[in-house]
Amino acid sequence: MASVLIALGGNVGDVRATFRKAIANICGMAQAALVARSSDYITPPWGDEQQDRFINACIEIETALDPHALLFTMHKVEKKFGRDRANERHWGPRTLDLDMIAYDDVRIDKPDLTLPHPRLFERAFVLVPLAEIVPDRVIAGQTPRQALSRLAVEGIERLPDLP
Ligand code: PH2
Ligand code: MG
Ligand code: MG
Repeated sequence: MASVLIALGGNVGDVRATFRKAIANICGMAQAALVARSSDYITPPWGDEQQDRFINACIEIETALDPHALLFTMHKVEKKFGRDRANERHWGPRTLDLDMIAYDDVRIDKPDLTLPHPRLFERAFVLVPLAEIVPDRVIAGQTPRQALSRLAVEGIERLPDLP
């Protein structure tokens, strides 16, 4: 079994409800166990500021799927929850974005999948939830806690757990 970190994001629709259903779908379709789930966070839009704030979270799962099979499953789940890759703006609004952050210590550099995620350490909206669940996991030579200490976290707010 591989330990995989996945970042979730979205800013269209009832994102927290989407996350809850998407996590159940990923685990069902990838025959994965949910090892950890961060809180949900409200985060300022990054890359393109002319849009609503995002909600972000991270999960750790254990799965026997290989990285590309898992990526395929993640794309199916994005589509099921209204993601329309063909008609969206780069860094623009979306119902659900699922990004594979790390898959064990595997390194992959392919057009469709780079592991660990190449922009992980620039993005507080990924590192804040990630540091909640795996603060000391070494990813590409650094830990979420160390990486986060170098980034600004203004505007990121933890949301209370849903009932
Ligand atoms: N995702 C984007 C673009 N900008 N900003 C935040 N705060 N969170 C995201 O998940 C995000 C973003 C495109 O995937
Ligand atoms: Mg993505
Ligand atoms: Mg993304």
